[in-house]
Amino acid sequence: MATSATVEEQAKLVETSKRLAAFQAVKDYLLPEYTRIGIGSGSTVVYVVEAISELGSAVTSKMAFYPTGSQSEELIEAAGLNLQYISKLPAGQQLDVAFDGADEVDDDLNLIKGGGACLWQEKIVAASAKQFVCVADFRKLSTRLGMAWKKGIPIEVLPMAAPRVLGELQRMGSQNPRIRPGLPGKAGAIVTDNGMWIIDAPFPPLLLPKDIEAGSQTGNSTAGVWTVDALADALIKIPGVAEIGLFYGKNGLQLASGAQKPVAAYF
Ligand code: ABF
Repeated sequence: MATSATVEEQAKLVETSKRLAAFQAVKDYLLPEYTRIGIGSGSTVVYVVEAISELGSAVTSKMAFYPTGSQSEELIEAAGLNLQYISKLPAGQQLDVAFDGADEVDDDLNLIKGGGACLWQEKIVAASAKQFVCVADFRKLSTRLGMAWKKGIPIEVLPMAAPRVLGELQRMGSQNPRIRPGLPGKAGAIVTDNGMWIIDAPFPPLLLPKDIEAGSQTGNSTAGVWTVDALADALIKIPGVAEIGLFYGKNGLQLASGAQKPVAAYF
């Protein structure tokens, strides 16, 4: 009984942390003059939408909300907010801000995302925003990616390329990369909103520039020890890889369209 009370207490703490982070993020980063807002996926973002709804229709009716997949689309609609699609955003225009969760956040605010299998659209929405706000509870904070999120880096792949991509990942030092199975009750691989599969590829904790500067690590590929940037660059080049769940600050997101490193992570 004591154990189950502890589990319940922990769950409550996590929910409180998510909610506080979400309300703080909306208070700090959703300015009333904003008109285009990205809404990510996952359970923390539910609280973001709750916080936005509490601003009232006098504020929110002037705003359009852009989802990162079917879950956030339903969330926006259920809250009675104005749903729009990133595919209709005119070329050269940007969202004012995008809010999204994460699976893990390192010292430099690099992220692992994609535990919910929405990473491709999440990256497009993040890259379309002037400001990207990561909203995360205390469990997500980690000094190096891979230390807390042990399931591996989510990689969205074309199904026919999956076996070859698995082989490449092994060659790069991933320990037991695997195709993510379908949700409970569904046979086969999980299928994303884009008709792709997800491979989860565990690597040893990913190094940061300060580790290399300290001289003790090389960030080379042969030992399977990589820096965030080097691994991200190598993964995205594998034929058949559509997108990767590493959201890695300036280098990564700037490539898309001037979007930025996450400006805030709350714990
Ligand atoms: C999305 O939802 C994903 O990128 C990440 O995998 C997940 C986080 O979910 P939660 O907020 O439920 O922990 O943000």
